[in-house]
Amino acid sequence: MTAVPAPTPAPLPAESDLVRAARGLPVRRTPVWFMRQAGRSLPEYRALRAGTRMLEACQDPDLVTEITLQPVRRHGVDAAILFSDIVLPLVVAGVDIDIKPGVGPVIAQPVRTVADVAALPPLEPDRLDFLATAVRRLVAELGGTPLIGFAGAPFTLATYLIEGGPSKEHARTKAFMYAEPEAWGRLLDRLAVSAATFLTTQADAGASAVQLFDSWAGVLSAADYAERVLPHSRAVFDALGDRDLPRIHFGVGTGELLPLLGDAGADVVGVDWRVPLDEAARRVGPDRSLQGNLDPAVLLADRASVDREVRRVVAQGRAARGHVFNLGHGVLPDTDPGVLTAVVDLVHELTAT
Ligand code: 1CP
Repeated sequence: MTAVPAPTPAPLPAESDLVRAARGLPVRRTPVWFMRQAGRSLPEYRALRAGTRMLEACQDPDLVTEITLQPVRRHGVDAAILFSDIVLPLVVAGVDIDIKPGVGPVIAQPVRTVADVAALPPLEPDRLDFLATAVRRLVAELGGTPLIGFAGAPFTLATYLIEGGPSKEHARTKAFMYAEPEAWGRLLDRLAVSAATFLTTQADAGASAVQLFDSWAGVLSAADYAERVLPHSRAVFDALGDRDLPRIHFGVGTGELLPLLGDAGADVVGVDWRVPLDEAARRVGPDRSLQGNLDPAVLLADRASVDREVRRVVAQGRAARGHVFNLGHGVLPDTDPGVLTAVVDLVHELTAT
């Protein structure tokens, strides 16, 4: 009789390539996941979401679990990201927000005065049971695949509250920041507390890493970011205390802010497509890993271009302490899901040790 070798047990999420790359440890192969991998380009997502409003879906543990798992099953990505939205902590706290299809978050009564800031309701942790339930279920389903928890950073959330919805210039936000520095500080303090509550809930329910999305921070100068925003983002990371999970910090157009995003308390700095990863590695220094940075628009081009650009990102990522392959921003809705799967396979093939 031939001895059957015992099956290799699935590694724990804490030993996954995602967590190892985030800490700058050697990996089996470069881990890959995609921002907005859940709920963008997948037909199975559209089918499941049909008839349910976005913000309801985010608070239904069954839907959250299933939608979060869809891209993991389909693409074989190295991490799941919780299906949720950055405005959810505000919604749960009772702020009147709707996510309008094709638009994004829209706020019924934008924050425009000092009194509006004072009137913002706090987020009560006991209203996040649905979140803890979804995370616990996911962790059980995912086995060795890590779950990334996330929250919106105080600045990016403030842009939605002040502008009343999506915006390009964020001019009202900046005007409020300059004109009402004290109320600005209080607003960002409050947003930091609710982001921290949202993140620690996910961490305590078993998430293996967290990402703070400061998507629109790139509209600020480095000086303004450092003085008026960074301390609040740092407060979110600090609230995680000694919880042993990597912290990822991401924004778009943040080439000038990359070292500061690291200083705010990140193990991994997310980079968009504007700065090559070897240059980004120089900017963040040897103590942090990088995540990124394929231009999401490349995925709409021909396969030869996709192949060439993936190879370039992988090669430039070798300059970083550790590299988590990702896009430079979220998956575009028109992306062919088959191309995403092909990218996962190519990155794995190029980096297998
Ligand atoms: O896989 C995933 O990442 C899905 C989970 C997820 C995440 C991480 C969603 C679902 N939203 C987010 C984060 C998020 N939401 C960010 C940070 C990431 C980024 O920069 O892309 C931001 C800025 C938002 C705000 C938001 N929510 C927008 C952008 C609007 C703008 O200002 O341009 C939009 C369009 C939404 C709605 C939304 N969020 C998520 C989904 C699936 C949708 C679409 C909902 C629908 O079609 O009804």
